[in-house]
Amino acid sequence: MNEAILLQDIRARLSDHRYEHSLQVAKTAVELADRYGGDREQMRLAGLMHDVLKEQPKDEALAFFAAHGVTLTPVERSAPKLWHAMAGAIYLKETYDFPDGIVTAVRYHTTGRENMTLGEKILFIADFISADRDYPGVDDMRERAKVSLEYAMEEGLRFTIYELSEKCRPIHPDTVACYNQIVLLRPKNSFLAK
Ligand code: DGI
Ligand code: FE
Ligand code: FE
Repeated sequence: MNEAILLQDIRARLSDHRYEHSLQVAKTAVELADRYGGDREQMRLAGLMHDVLKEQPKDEALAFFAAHGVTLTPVERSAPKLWHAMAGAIYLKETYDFPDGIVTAVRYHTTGRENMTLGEKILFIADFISADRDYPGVDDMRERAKVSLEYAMEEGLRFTIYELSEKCRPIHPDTVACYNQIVLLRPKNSFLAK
């Protein structure tokens, strides 16, 4: 994979701050891959490209879905912030023929889902704790990510569900399924044992 072409692609599509965010997520995703035994090359590319369509205009995104036979659920239609993950995954497969390990990590980086792969979890958390993030609680998230990916995901999902419900926004079923699974497995995950 010619990285110069990938960098050119996100540079042309993204604002300065989101381009920088993408570089930082790539860096953090590699660190997490090293810590947890993930594929560092795949995680670097997933981090670099995960938000490639984040700034795509809404009408273009809807046309893209129509052209690719994607039917949005009512929740998805009501939440344009979810679209870049769905469209981005299709775009990366189609344009660069990325392997599934990258494509599904991008696909589920915003909502999570049940039965996430290691790579999906790594990108999900890298997006929360990259060096450019500075929301209240980010330091706690970084500490949790050193304990286990699930321990950090539990907090990230709680934060997302709380914020969305406060604003009366719908919660995507994949987000709920991801949260429920992590909470149900909690005793077995032994978050604090590492
Ligand atoms: O693209 P980023 O800003 O780096 O981060 P992201 O892809 O995780 O997007 C975060 C946004 O997505 C945030 O505004 C909340 C929204 N979001 C995440 N999960 C859900 C959601 N929105 C809805 N409606 N439902 C969800 O389950
Ligand atoms: Fe995103
Ligand atoms: Fe992101």
